[in-house]
Amino acid sequence: MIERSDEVASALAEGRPVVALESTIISHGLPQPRNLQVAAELEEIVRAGGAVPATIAVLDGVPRAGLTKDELERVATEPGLRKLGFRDLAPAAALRVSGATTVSATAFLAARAGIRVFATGGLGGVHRGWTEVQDESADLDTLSRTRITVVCAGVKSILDVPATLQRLETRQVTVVGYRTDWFPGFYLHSSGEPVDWRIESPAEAAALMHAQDNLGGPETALIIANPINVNNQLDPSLHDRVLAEALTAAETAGVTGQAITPFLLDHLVRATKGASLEANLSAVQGNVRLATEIATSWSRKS
Ligand code: PSU
Ligand code: MN
Repeated sequence: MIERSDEVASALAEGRPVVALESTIISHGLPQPRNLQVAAELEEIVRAGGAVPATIAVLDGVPRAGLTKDELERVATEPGLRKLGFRDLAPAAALRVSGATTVSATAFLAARAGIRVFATGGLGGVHRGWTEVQDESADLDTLSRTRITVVCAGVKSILDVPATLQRLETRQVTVVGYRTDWFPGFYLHSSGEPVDWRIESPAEAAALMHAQDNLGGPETALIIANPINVNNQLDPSLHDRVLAEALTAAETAGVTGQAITPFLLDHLVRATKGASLEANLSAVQGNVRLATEIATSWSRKS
């Protein structure tokens, strides 16, 4: 059901490291034309680290792990490309629709393709105002039922971070800080919320993954929370100010559902004159680098 590129299939067959990459961030999370350049750069970071990149997307109804240059270009530029969570995969397949995959769809497809490590920017989570609209990303549900390691810079700061961490606890998803005691704040080094566990190296991440498997419990994910470097973070006071503006703008415009995340991210890019974009990219690049190291460590141990 999932088409693996030849390169991805042979790397997996030979036990070489593979890193799954998400595509919604390319199609819906970053402005054109920078998005295509970034998609290629992220794959290049994986290759430079000695692993094989598997960008995941659905093209004409077919889920793919590992895209050609032309396929990557379609994801970055095709007008009206859909945003697909896990629940959208069956309709997309049946109706032969193309779409970029969110963390929930990417995690599911990567795990089914035999890929254990996945890099993204920030996870989806519980939105602010949950008591009124009950908007909680399907990312959390998928991660509670999928054995995959996700390297991220926390959850997007447009969300309710403490509520998201509570949900992850309830859903039994393990969260560890990478060289930090604080859950990262996506654009910011820290969200101000503590994490219970901290690891210091890719080898410790791989050991933790083995420990998860040895436990034989439910197939939950491992979230490696990897903060953006303090020097590259968005100015915290600018962040707080433009975020408040963006949330008000979304409310005024009546944006809801799947559209809200892209709306807020786009607003932040414009309101910070591109500074949030640079911080976003720096966070994603760091995550891809770390995911490559973890996949390498994992491939040696397993
Ligand atoms: N992080 C980003 N940009 C993004 C996303 C995350 O920096 O575009 C995407 C991811 O694909 C994530 C999705 O899975 O937003 C969550 O969307 P929703 O809240 O609709 O589930
Ligand atoms: Mn949602």
